[in-house]
Amino acid sequence: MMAHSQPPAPAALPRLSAAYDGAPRRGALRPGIVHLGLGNFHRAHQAVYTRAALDASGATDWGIVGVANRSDAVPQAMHAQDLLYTVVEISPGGASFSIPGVHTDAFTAAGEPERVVASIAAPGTRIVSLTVTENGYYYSPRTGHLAVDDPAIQHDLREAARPKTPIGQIVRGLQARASGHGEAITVLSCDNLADNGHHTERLVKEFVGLLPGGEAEELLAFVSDHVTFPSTMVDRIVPATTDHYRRLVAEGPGYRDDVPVPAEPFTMWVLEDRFAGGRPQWEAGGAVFSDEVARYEELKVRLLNGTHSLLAYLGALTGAATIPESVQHPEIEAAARAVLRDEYRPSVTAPRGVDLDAYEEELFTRWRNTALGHRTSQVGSDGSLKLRQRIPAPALNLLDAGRVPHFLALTTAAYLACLAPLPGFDPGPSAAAMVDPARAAIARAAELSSSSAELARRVLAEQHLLGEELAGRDGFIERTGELLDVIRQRGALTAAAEARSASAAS
Ligand code: CS2
Repeated sequence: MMAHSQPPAPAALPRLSAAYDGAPRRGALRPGIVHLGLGNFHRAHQAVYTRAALDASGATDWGIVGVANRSDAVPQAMHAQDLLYTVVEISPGGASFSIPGVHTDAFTAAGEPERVVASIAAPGTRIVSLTVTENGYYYSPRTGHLAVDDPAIQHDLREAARPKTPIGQIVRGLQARASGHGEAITVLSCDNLADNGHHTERLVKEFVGLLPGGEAEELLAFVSDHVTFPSTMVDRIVPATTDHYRRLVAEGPGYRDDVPVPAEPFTMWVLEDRFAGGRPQWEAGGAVFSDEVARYEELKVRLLNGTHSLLAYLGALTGAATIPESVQHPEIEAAARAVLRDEYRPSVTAPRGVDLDAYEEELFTRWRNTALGHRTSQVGSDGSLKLRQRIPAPALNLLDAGRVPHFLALTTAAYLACLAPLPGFDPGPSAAAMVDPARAAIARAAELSSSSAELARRVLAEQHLLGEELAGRDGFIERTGELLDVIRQRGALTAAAEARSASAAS
């Protein structure tokens, strides 16, 4: 038998902080950015662009204070390694490792709410950026307005010093700036939301408008004169951290990193160049400043994220734990190509210089990155919030042109099959692992429904899962019910094949 040498156990190795001798380090940087949402995405995206900007410009005043929302795990782990962590870039050919090293502090908002306000108010802070997911904006998906009745928003309206929600934190931070030094600042949403800058601006202003009379007026004037909200399109596939990636770091550069971030090689960032308090030279990392951000955002949220959802739900239902496993199935790939090309694409306008055929091919190459192992349960989570950004506009576009969007209905049906406890139907472990705030409401609808058609009607027409306009489109709701029935009776692949023949015949 051949002897295999054991890879080193991460815990036995020196920590990253002891092994690292690069620059810049936290001591050499001053904070200029407060980032809300210290998740993997921010750490493999904005942080990497910021490192490139610092390297290129020699600036030292754009360090990032990372604020996690509830869990202490990442801030604690980062502190234990001098605020450093590794980005593990995974391509089919192997892994490569880099250390952004741009964070000057990290803490948890839930534990230190006053500190969030103080950090946003600090004169050195000139950007407050956010990756808080669709869920973090506390707005009503039905109306697009701030969820004023939500207990967390109510709390933040009452308790100026200890806000819980990102919008509350931003407003309280701006309020402290306005009544203090009054320096300008940019609020930068980096979430997958259409028109994320205007969306954030609207919610901030709605919150301010609910403050007592004089307070509201003064602050609104400050926001209008001293705060900008550029829109952005962000793109990089970033899975969750697992021991697999910790081991890759132990075997590669050979140190212990408890919180490495895996990421695909592809990365893209398009921003409006409206920064009230200046900005890092992010173009050094490849960021694009453009007046076409809305087009880029629509393109990305529909072609990438929309098709991604289909891959996640159909994949989970056929036993695929990862997106690459899902897309390698010919019937699922055909469905993904059809939804992308025939149903999402007609609703977008390509930004100048973007070739949509090449964009599509690149997406399939990215999704096939087996080494990355992006999980269907991760992409399928929070579908009730994500699908609303992805499906309604393109579906209404086709319905208005007299066409049935079979694959958008299939995406919705596959989502319901994953989430609803349907009698005699087991959607499998990846579907069971999907986290979704609408799970309980969908389960109630399923309990009350005696058929797939009824369930589709309850969820879409009554609960408005995909917004008010689609709630009134019977053709879409019926098609979703029919395809859900096929999934239940004959499986997801048969449903995909059926959507394909119906689409070809129409
Ligand atoms: C995915 C995105 O989880 C999801 O919904 O579609 O996180 C996707 O991986 C990123 O937006 C890629 O930029």
